[in-house]
This record gives sequence, structure tokens and C-alpha cells, in this order.
Amino acid sequence: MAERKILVLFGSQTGTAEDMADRIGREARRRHFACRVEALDSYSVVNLIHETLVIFVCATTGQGDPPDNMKNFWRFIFRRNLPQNSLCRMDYAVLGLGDSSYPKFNFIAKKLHKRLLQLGAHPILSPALGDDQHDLGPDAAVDPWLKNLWNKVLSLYPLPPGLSLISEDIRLPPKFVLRFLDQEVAMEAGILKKVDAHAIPTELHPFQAPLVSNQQVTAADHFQDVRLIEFDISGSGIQYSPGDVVMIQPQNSPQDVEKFCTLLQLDPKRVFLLEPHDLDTPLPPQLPQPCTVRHLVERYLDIRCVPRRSFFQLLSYFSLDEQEREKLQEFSSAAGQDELYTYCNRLRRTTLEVLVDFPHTTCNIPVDYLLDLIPRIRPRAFSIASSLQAHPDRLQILMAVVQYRTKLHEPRRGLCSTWLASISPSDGVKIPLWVKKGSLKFPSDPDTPVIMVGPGTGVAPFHAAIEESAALNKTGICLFFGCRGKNTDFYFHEEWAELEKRGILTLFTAFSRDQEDKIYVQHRIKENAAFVWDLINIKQAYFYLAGNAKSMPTQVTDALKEVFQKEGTMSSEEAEQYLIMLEKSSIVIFHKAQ
Ligand code: 2AM
Repeated sequence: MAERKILVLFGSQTGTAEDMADRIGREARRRHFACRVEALDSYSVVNLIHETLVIFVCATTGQGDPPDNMKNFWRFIFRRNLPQNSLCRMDYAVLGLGDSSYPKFNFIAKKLHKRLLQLGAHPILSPALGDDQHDLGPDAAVDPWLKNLWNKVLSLYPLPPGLSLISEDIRLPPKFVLRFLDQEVAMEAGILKKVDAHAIPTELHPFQAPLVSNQQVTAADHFQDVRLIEFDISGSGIQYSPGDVVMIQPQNSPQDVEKFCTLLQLDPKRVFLLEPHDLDTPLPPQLPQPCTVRHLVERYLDIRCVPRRSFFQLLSYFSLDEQEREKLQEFSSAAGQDELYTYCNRLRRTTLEVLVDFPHTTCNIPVDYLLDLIPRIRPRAFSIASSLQAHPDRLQILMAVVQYRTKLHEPRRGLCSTWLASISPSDGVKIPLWVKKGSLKFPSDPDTPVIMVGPGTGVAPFHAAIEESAALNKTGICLFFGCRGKNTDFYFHEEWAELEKRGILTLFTAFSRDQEDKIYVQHRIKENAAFVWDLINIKQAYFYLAGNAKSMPTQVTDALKEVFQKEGTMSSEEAEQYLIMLEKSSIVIFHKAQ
């Protein structure tokens, strides 16, 4: 009989694909498969030629890009010199996770499927296209697909004689065992891995950057608290350009850590070694060995995330109370998904809050299961707001502190922005960070003029580009900036007034709430049609748009088309075609801000 072995490989940016891959791994083990679940870039891709059954779980990020932990795989698999039939032994299925509000919906999953076909592998199903926009999340499309997958897999690789499906009522062993050491190592601070002084910081070796300033740039009574935060990166080896992105690894607050440890009766000072239950399972590379409980809870376990369905299923096994167990089982059943959505997702209830709600279960969670239950804290991406030319050895971000209310008593707070906003330079706290190339590129020719449209914190990468131009005395930058009010959130206004005086910047502002009728950046573009047309058509300017407001990109696009029609005497069809042509040649760039 064929070897019953499944490899699950994932490319995950926010953790959804990783969670899905873990779920497939658990379901495979219930069907008595030997199963290994791994990030695509941790897997040694040359071994793929020996694999017989692989499930790929891949997210698509941003503008149709692969997640960071599959970028090397992506480059490898598209090498031209790979032999045509190199994967002819392999059966596979691709599960895609994407967001249909982006133009390149599930692009990576679709492209991977085509490439694997080209290399001679055999699909056992057509790809699943999970959609974040669906009310019930990606599970809506994925659940029926998974059902088909297991039917198909079991028809190809039937259960061994005498064995049956392990029921969901029986819990599987944990992925890792925490082997506690006797000593309480007085090494909490020293536990951070020493970074090689010459290496460029990465996710596994972040730079521990001192925070040197944390300035609120919105008025104290403004609805939103926006911070300009500066880090000292001297000695890090980090280089960056305007348009690049900084990744920051946030951590839980000391209050949350204490609360969690008390609930689960954990001693934060204890030290453990992590051992995989199954030798095939790779250790999480972000965790030091040995590790303290405090480090695990503070820096690794995302106890503030909204828990997923698999969390409730696993939790139900530990219940010492009939009522709690029934409720948890309901939340993890297909029929209970609406109720789970109402209890958890709609209110953005956190894992920590759920644990408080189920005290008779929480007190009985075996420590070994923590890494199965709770996902890891993901790094957060921010557009870099500064230029190295203007601030050598420094890096700035412009960050809105995420806080909003739901029906729950406590306001919801973003983990990373709340943490960063709470730090003052005198605290001496160091922030783990590293830098990534951004998808936003500014023209290398210093004579090319640029038009930038960036309302709100979307202006961050443009601030970097403008600072860089100013440091190099370049001219020809035009910025359309939108905010609510001249006196509330018009950040950088003094700096920009100075640059206008020097003839480096032409600034158009749209204060949406300083008068009765809304004025937005697109209105200013239309009012200045002749100027914009001249820049794009005669002076060959590049046009950039960044920001998060939902309908803003479409409305700015429409404004541009109006400019083309009016000033270029084009029909609406011609204006549309002209814009498409500019976008294709990367002269017009629409960028979702990070
Ligand atoms: P508003 O909140 O008053 O509607 C930064 O967030 C700025 O972007 C604010 O002034 C905000 O205005 C504005 N904004 C909101 N929706 C927009 C849209 N569709 N187009 C352009 N600007 C928008």
C-alpha cells in the first residue's frame, strides 16, 4: 500500500493560513496519516520531488504578493530551468486565502496551482478560494472544500485495515512538550538571542531599537491619537529608502501577562525547554531555548487576538464543568458558527476575555497545549515615515493608536499601537524591529516630478519621500493631503510650510470637517485640473495614492479621469484607457497603506 504521508506547506502573513494548515494537520492525524506542517520557506524545497501528497495553504497579500515566509520558495519554483516533469510523483491540492476587495484575489494560489501543473504534479481538487470579505470569514468557502479534500484523500489512501477515523471527541497529543528545568535561571534579560553585530536584522534576529521619541501629532481632544515615533537604529546595519516598510514585533502588557498567568496558575519565572512531541515537527524558530514562561506569554502567545473555532474545540477537552463544555462544543460545531460570530468576532472578544468566561476550563488547561491553543504574536508592518538622508541612524513611523468601542465594556485596543504609544523614551524599552523592501518605489531620476495623494496616516511613505527630496534639494513634488481639520490632525504642517517656501513642495490641503460640506482630496484634484494635467501630460509626472479610506481610491481615480476628459478633451472611454495605460507603465500607482 502507498505510504500514508501528508505534507502541509503554508505561506502565511497574518496567521490565518498557518492556522488553517494546522487544522489540516490535525485532521490528517485523525485519519492516521503521518503529517508534517511547515512554512514554505522553512521546508527544503529540493525535497519536493520525493513527496507524494502535499497540501499547499497560501495567502495572497497586498497587490498580489506572496507572504514573507514563502518568498524564497516562490523564487525557486518559478526558476526557468526546473525540468518539466520534476514533480510527476506528487499529488497536491492548493487552498488559497485572499480578500476579494483587492484586484488580484487569490492570485498566489491560482498561480501556484498553474505552476505545479506545469511541473507535472497532479491536482486532486481544484484550488479553494477563501475570502476574507465573506461575513463568516474564509471558512465559508473552505469548509465544503475540506470535506471534498478528505473524501478524495481517503479514496486515494484508504484507512489501514482495522483503523477508523479518530473522533473529534478525543484530543490529540500536544505539538510540543514543555520540559521544566529545576533552576529559575536568572537570565530573563539575557534570553534574547545575541545578534551578530554584522548581520542585517530579520524576523529571527530583530534589532532591539531604543525608542527615542513618541510625540502625539493630533490635538489632545481629536477623536484619534496619532503618534510620530522615532527609533534609534545606529549600529543595526539597517538601510532603507522611501517606500520601505518596518516590521515591529509587539508584546503583551505586563498586566495581561499577569492576568493570564494567574488564570492558568503559571509561574512566570519558571524555565523550560521545548520538545516536539513528534520528531518531525520543527520547533518554533522565534522562541529561545531555554525559555521562561514570562517570555512565552509576553512575547509569543497572542492572548489578545480574537480566538478561532479550533481554539474552542481544543478548549472543550479540558472542561471540568458540563455547562462550559457544552457551550464550547457548540462554538466549535458547524451549527454553532453564527453564535460564535455573535459572541466573539462581532464584539472582537479577546482570547484572554474568553478564558475569563470559562473559569472551570481555563484552570485545567495543561501547559503543553498552550502552543496548540494560542497563535503566535505576529509582527506588524508600518510604512516608514522618515528618510535616512534627513535623519541618519533614525527611523520614524506615523501610527494611529487603534482604539474603538463595541458592546463590550472595555474598549478594544490594538496590541502593537497601544504598546508603542505607552512607551516613553526614558523607560529604556527596546523595540524588536527589522526592515522590508516596500512595494512602493519612487522614481530614481531626480528630475521626474511626482504627485502624491495621501489622506490621514496614508501620507507616511510620502513624508519619507518628501524629506528625502528636501535633503537632496530636489524640487517638483506636489502633495494632496486630506485630514479632518486644520487645527486637529494637520500633522507636519510647519515642516511643509517651510518646504513650500523653499520651492520644494506644492501642497494642496482638504480639511473635510472645517466647513459644512465635506472637502476631500479628490475635490482639490478636480479644482486644480489644469495643473494636474500639465504635470502628468507635459511634465511626465508620476502619480501616487496611499491610504486606507474605503471608497477613496475609486473616487480619486474618478477625479483623475475627469481631469483627463476636461483638460485632455477625451471621451470617458479614452480617459479610462489612458489611466489604464498609465497604471500599466507604473506611472500611476495605487497603494494600500500599511
Ligand atoms: P472624514 O473623516 O471627514 O469623512 C483622513 O482620514 C481624511 O480622509 C479625513 O479627512 C477623512 O474625512 C477623509 N476621507 C474619508 N473618506 C474619504 C474618501 N472617500 N475620499 C477622500 N477622503 C476621504
